[in-house]
Amino acid sequence: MGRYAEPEFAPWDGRRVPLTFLGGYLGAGKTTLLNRLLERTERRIAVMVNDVGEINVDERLVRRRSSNSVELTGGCVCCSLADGFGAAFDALRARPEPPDQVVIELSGLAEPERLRPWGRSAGFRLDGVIVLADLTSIADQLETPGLGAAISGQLRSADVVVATKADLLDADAVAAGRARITEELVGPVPVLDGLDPVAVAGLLELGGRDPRGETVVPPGSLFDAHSVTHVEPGPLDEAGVRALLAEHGDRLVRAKGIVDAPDGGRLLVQQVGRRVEVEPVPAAEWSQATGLVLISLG
Ligand SMILES: Nc1nc2c(ncn2[C@@H]2O[C@H](COP(=O)(O)OP(=O)(O)O)[C@@H](O)[C@H]2O)c(=O)[nH]1
Ligand SMILES: [Mg+2]
Ligand SMILES: [Zn+2]
Repeated sequence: MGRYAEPEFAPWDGRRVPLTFLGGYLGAGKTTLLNRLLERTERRIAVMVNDVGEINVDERLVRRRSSNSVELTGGCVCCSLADGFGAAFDALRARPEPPDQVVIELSGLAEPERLRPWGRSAGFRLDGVIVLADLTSIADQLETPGLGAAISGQLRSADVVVATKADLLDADAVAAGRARITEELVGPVPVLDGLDPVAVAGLLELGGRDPRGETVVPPGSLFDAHSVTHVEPGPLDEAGVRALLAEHGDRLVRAKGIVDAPDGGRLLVQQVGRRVEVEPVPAAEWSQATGLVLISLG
């Protein structure tokens, strides 16, 4: 927590603003869920988005839905960017009017348990730690050496787990993925279906359930197990994007960004594990390519 750990003092404008952490490994679906939450609420939500790459693609994807977003870029808020996180809290508190709620999308490498103490910082109360798990890959991730223990730690830090991408699997595979998640959890933590609008609608009002009491801040490891690079290729079509990603081999676990297309358009690139999505986006909305953030294991 460094020098931003602070004792409680007067609540912000007479209230304590609920704080929600959205965690889960790279590509689990955090930004997608966040956008869905923002679409469905009338509340004034301040959003912080932490991206370990030096460009913050997610913050831009979120900014389209919320005028109230702060980007935290180039590190992970639970370790390498802890000071920047403290400064972002200070900036929020300096606003004349508090938002109704603050939602923070953590980097995929953050270990939410390390961030729980922020829920007790001045002016806030922890509403909940939501951790997403990608049903298509959680079982493999939990088996991956150097990764499994940290992914398990992310799941165990959850007040609520949201299982994502059930639409890509048949019913048996969904059940198997959910069983694998439950096996990892300690105690009766709900596992919600990310595609169920009713379940998702309740996620911003968990009500500060924190059954564990005192937080033990565990040592970090997930951030150090990954390397992050940023490439700015020239114009590429979809095949070119796929070839570039393939060159980086099996250790590439996540890639995202906007590249120029040869026809003057822009392409949004999303890779999670072996799944690659390349989709044209309006050049008017994305006036400049961002290049690609590439995150590799090891
Ligand atoms: N089919 C499917 N794709 C999803 C779902 N949730 C997220 N994705 C896709 O997974 C990729 C990563 O999602 P994103 O929200 O950026 O994950 P983050 O890295 O955790 O923020 C994107 O291409 C999303 O469109 C889902 O429920 N179903
Ligand atoms: Mg994201
Ligand atoms: Zn971290």
